Amino acid sequence: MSALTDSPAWQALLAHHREIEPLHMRDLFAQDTMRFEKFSVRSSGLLLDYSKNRITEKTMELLSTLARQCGVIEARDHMFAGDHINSTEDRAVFHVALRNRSERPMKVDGRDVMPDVRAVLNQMRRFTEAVRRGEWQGITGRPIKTVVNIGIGGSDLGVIMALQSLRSYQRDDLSPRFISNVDSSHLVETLRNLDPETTLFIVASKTFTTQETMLNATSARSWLVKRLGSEAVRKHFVAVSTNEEKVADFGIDPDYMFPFWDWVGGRYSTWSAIGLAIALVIGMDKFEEMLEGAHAMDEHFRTAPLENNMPIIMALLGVWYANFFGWSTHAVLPYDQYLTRFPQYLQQLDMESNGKRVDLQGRPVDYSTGPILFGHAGTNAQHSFFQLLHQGQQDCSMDFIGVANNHHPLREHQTILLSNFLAQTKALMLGKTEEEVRAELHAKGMGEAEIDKIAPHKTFPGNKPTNSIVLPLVTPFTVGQLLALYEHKVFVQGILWNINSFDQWGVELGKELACGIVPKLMGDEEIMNEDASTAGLLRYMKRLKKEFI
Ligand code: G6Q
Repeated sequence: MSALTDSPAWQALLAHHREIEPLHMRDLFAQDTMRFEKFSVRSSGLLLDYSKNRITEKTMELLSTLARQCGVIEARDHMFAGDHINSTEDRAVFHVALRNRSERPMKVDGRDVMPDVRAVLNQMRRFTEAVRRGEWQGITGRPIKTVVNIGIGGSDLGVIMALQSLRSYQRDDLSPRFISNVDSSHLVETLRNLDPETTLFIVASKTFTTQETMLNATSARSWLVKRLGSEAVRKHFVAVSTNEEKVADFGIDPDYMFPFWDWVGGRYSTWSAIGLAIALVIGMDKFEEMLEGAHAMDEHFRTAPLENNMPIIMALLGVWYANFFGWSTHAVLPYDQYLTRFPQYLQQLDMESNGKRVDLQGRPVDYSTGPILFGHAGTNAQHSFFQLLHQGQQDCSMDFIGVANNHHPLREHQTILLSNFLAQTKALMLGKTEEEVRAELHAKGMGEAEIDKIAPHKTFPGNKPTNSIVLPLVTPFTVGQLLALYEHKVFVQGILWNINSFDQWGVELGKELACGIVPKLMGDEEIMNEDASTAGLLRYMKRLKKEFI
């Protein structure tokens, strides 16, 4: 047994789970009309209603005790103090400094990083304003109309998600495109019909060594040079990186390198200059509003008492289902088309951060860590996988994200969208008993034999827990709040599980092996020193490739 599973707080929760397991939320709501008031919390216009969970007040007390026992508050303070909490890489985890909108200094290794942060924000402002005003021009003197972000993972997912979410803030004459996959189709299809004279490439890479990004950047540069000559590179390529030397080697003017720092983790870097494409497309003011939103959530996380702290509550509920109910999946379901990419973004944030198997001391853990996360926008998702959520045999915890207002004045659409949002969480909680189904069918005049046949299929168990997160409107501010909420939730879960949420060694092995396979794919030598499956696949692919060519 690990120290965690053996601990008093964990053991108390195990015993409490046996009391809660048989209870139905239907009855909990019938017994207590104040559940919404008791189990909801607000922060700067954002609401979390967690009353539709399989919890009582005692559950929340016991979960809070677990949080205290695991040192969540101390760990949070260490993060905000710039301590090297990423222990395997010996780094601070300080993305909160990127969106610190207060006058408070933020120190790493005794040095205030805020002057550097502000200097880069100013550099971003000068550049984005020049591009947006048409003062920064391509080599032939035409203004920029398309921004192509070349990056992958943390240098792509947050930017694409934010720009998709904030599409209504985009001007018609300046639009983003993205190249991430090393598959040439991604590059070719993205560049199709693009006018090189009005295209600006951002090579976004913290290390500037990532295989996919460097190959894509090199191919994009060839595409440009072929059309406009090598002189064009300095007017059509800028970089975001921590690696000045490599940026210069690539041929990008160091004045147009936007720096950030090793204390910004890849998947936490959207707030840094990695967000340059966001600032270009929606404007620096809007980008800064996004930082404001994240800062508001940081302040909530930093100062709200544990029992009213949104990210802590969400983290604890996740642990409740993952470790005590034994559920391995978590769904995130935004009811807003602009947030369609949000679940995909969260997959990296959550699964790369908390998909870990050893604790901070390197010992294998004897409990589940990060869940498998999936999701899609409602109402579309209702017509695909919701069947399983309502009547399947697998349970999962769920976050529904509802947005009260829409940017477009088609009121009927918004009413129907919101009614579906509300109806789904209600249906998941209440379910429908066989008696109710039978009564309904009787009232419709159906015969007994037919009712016997159909009633089990129309019965819903209910008791499926959901969080409802409600925002007033999808704006830069609320998007910033929402992202920061999930970042902190993931952080708290990492503390509870005693794992390092800030490394990602799990992605290394495949990368290493791929390097060794390249020569085998390219050469004509007999395949040696491979397992039978890999060797068989290699031979088969090489044969197909030859036939193809
Ligand atoms: C995120 C990871 C990873 C990283 C990409 C791109 O936390 O570190 O997704 O962002 O591998 O790395 P570069 O920005 O260095 O190209």
